Amino acid sequence: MFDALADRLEDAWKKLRGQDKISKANIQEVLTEVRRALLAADVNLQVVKNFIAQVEEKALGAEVISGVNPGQQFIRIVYDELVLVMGESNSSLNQSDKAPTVILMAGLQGTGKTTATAKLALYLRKQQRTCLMVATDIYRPAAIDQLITLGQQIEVPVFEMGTTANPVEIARQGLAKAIEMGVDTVIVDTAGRLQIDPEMMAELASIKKTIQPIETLLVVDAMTGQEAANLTRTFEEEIGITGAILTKLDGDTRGGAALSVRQVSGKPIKFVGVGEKVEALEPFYPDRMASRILNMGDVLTLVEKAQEAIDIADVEKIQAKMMSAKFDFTDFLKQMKLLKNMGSLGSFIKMIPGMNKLSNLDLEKGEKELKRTEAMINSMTLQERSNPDILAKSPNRRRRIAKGSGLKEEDVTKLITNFTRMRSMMQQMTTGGMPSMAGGLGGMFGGGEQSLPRPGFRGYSGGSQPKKSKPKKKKKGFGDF
Ligand SMILES: Nc1nc2c(ncn2[C@@H]2O[C@H](COP(=O)(O)OP(=O)(O)O)[C@@H](O)[C@H]2O)c(=O)[nH]1
Ligand SMILES: [Mg+2]
Repeated sequence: MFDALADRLEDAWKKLRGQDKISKANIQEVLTEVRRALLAADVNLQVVKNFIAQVEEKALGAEVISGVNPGQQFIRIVYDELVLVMGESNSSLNQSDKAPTVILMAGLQGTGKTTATAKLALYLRKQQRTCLMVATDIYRPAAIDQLITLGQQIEVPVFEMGTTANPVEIARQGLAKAIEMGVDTVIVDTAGRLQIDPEMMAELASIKKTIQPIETLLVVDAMTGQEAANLTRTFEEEIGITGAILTKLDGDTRGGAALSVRQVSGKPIKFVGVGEKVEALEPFYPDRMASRILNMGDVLTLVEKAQEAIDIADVEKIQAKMMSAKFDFTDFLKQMKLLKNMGSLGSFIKMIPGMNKLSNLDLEKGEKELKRTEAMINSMTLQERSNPDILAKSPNRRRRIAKGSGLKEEDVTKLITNFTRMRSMMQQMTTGGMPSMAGGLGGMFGGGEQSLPRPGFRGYSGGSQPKKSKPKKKKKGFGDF
């Protein structure tokens, strides 16, 4: 997914590389490329226009950071804007104070409403929530059976009244049933048409009015492309939606819809469908989507992004120190801060080829670990920071630090053990280039043998461009990045 868009954007900013200033003149060509890339990816024209205008404004207003070339800065600006357009952060499902939480599914026929209804029910069930699914699609007899079958598969009850009842009535009674059963969530699946038609909209509006959902989720097929914008606008204006589910992102789809939905409706994409199976539902994360769009699983980009955020002098000093026996906790803290400047640990690690398979849970653990480590180092005295050995020798000091950081003594002991091991490992690496930030931290948290690959920070002082290596793995599925 998004491969074409990513490639075109990459071509676009290559043109900026090597120029020493972002100016109105030299940015036009690259903006045209970005515009072309987005249009080719089926992003709605108006959405593209707004996007380009924002990027241009930000690019021209950007201060040129010394040591960072305009191309790199431009990437950052495009990335930030993509994240912004797609909603910045993950938006979770609304939940009513008083059960049941009512969720209404809306969308055209074949977009994946019924499938998404079951996916969502399963997703909630896994969070120990109880659901009832309501089948109101009386127009396609198979639609009710489809939901019943899915319900059996995921062990979630389905409320239906056959194909002769009125959909609004089914919804009303379905909600009553949910209250009677005491489930905490009721998800109402509805009928769609091939195209927006007034009758369908009226029925949907009437169901909505009857059941007063806290969530009205528009199910959008990611392959809809350009049309996604109009579709979203119509549903937003006529029904009023609270969010969207973007389905079929596992297919060979373009990225357009993801960008369009939020911009047009102002409502977030909450989930993505990544397959036909009931498990194939994932929360939507704009930053991950943006990284994926920009094809950041690329060594070169990794190096560039690192360069962009790091004060070169700092890096050289720390790296020199890492090679000596003097690397201490003060340096380590600094190293962590530099890493933080580069964005979240998650997005950083995922840029390393082969590392994009790490689960979000792994990454969250890593980030949490970093925070704990920082807390412990902050509780050390300057003397202790510069001389970790005295900590190794004194249980009293370790206890004090544990107390100060709100952690256990064994956590402190582990930190010191790992740190000492990492330091000695670094000293052994006297050949083969500098250990990288990631390598250092990998050694720190991974216990050595699982340490992260070291891309190496070439080209900082010599000005030689790192050789471009482009692992063109075909990455399928939203879950892969
Ligand atoms: N590959 C893929 N297929 C999906 C996804 N969601 C739904 N489908 C398929 O799309 C078709 C239509 O889905 P359905 O839920 O019946 O759509 P509805 O008419 O909106 O209720 C079915 O064949 C589903 O298996 C998805 O995320 N990925
Ligand atoms: Mg259906």
